[in-house]
Amino acid sequence: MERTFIAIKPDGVQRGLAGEIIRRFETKGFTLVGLKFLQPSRELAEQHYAVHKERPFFAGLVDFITSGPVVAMVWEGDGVIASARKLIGATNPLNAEPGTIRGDLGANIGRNIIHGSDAPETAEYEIGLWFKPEELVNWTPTIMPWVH
Ligand code: 3AN
Repeated sequence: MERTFIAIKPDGVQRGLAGEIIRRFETKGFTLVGLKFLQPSRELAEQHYAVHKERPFFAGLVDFITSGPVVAMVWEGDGVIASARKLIGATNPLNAEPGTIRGDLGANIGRNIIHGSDAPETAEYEIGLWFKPEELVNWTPTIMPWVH
């Protein structure tokens, strides 16, 4: 079963959107297997965004993600990595389709509310970065036969 890393960024938390965002993943039929609330350290943020190290917006990105608490999550389900990206919508909320999280709730690329892993390799890297193995819960909701 596939797993992906999802983080509600400081803007999403400050705006009180955490419940709405979690609801969208739950009602889609994905399973929450990891959840924590933390203000990321600079070191964690730099490791998380390591692929963007050379980009001009890197320092601002690290400043922003460390500026307040974040809801870090691991969601599980068939095809969850690509599907979560669809639920999230385009990187720039101004281009994101209505119906997506960024399309419905965001208005600025530097304040795009949520992060989701973009591929199996990044999902594995990010889950390992934010969670210890024992912090992830292996379980199957009893409603699963009604979802799949
Ligand atoms: P996504 O979050 O959709 O995977 P990435 O991985 O291309 O997008 O970019 C990582 C993060 O960097 C984005 N979530 C966004 O916050 C920020 N970002 C990307 N492009 C820009 C940009 N041109 N200006 C400011 N921030 C950016």
